[in-house]
Amino acid sequence: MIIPAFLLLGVAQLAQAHFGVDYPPMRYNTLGSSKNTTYSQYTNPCAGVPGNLSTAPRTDWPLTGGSLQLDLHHHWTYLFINLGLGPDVSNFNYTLTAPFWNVTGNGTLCVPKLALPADLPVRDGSRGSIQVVTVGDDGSALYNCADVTFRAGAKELDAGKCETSAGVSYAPVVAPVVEGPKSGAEARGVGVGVLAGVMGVTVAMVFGMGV
Ligand SMILES: *[C@@H]1O[C@H](CO)[C@@H](O)[C@H](O)[C@H]1NC(C)=O
Ligand SMILES: *[C@@H]1O[C@H](CO)[C@@H](O)[C@H](O)[C@H]1NC(C)=O
Ligand SMILES: *[C@@H]1O[C@H](CO)[C@@H](O)[C@H](O)[C@H]1NC(C)=O
Ligand SMILES: *[C@@H]1O[C@H](CO)[C@@H](O)[C@H](O)[C@H]1NC(C)=O
Ligand SMILES: *[C@@H]1O[C@H](CO)[C@@H](O)[C@H](O)[C@H]1NC(C)=O
Ligand SMILES: [Cu+2]
Repeated sequence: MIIPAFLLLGVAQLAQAHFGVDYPPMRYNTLGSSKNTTYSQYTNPCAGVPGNLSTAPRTDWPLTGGSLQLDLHHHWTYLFINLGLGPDVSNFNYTLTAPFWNVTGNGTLCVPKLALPADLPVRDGSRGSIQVVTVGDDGSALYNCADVTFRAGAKELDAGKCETSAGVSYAPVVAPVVEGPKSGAEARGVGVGVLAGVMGVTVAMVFGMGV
């Protein structure tokens, strides 16, 4: 099979684009050009960056949820934000995006205050890590993590420091209403529908990135 050169070019650029977590600052700058090559955003759960990395920043974050700012490089992406509790977690078992989001537009996305689960067992001084996962048109996931300490006195970003680029927006991907015995088939049908949508944009994406 002959793969057209423009497709290879598109894939190479896709591999470089990736995303960054600007706030709270990510554990390691996996977007940087001189980055440690043992880290890859394709690696679950945190791009291969260990949770005990001594140089990792740890940001004070409000007990009721704080700001999150992302640097996105794709035309659109599905976005999952998860939280794990503890100083060095591998289990990110609290989701902050239920249902997950579809973010349209490249540039900066700033969420002023991410809501936390109501019964989250955190108090002043609790540590945790935020895992940000983007899933693109080709279905492959990219990961980054940012470490926080929950603080009673911590604040969200000032409005002037939490700005979303023009053309960037997000919408939760709404789950279907599931009724009685049809639920299994409907659930599968939706999965296929989302997948078809995902594959439908692949070509546009590749052409877009190749320009
Ligand atoms: C790259 O990361 C690995 C794993 O954390 C670490 O062992 C290694 O020392 C790092 N290399 C550099 C040059 O920082
Ligand atoms: C960091 O964690 C890894 C595995 O989780 C472990 O092998 C390593 O010894 C730890 N490093 C430090 C400095 O604690
Ligand atoms: C990102 O958006 C800008 C316009 O806001 C556009 O010029 C650029 O080509 C886009 N880049 C990608 C990778 O989509
Ligand atoms: C998440 O995982 C931690 C430790 O792995 C556990 O203590 C906690 O109960 C879990 N929470 C939920 C909601 O699953
Ligand atoms: C996500 O957004 C993109 C771009 O706006 C759109 O093409 C796609 O259909 C959306 N996916 C879903 C499941 O809504
Ligand atoms: Cu990329």
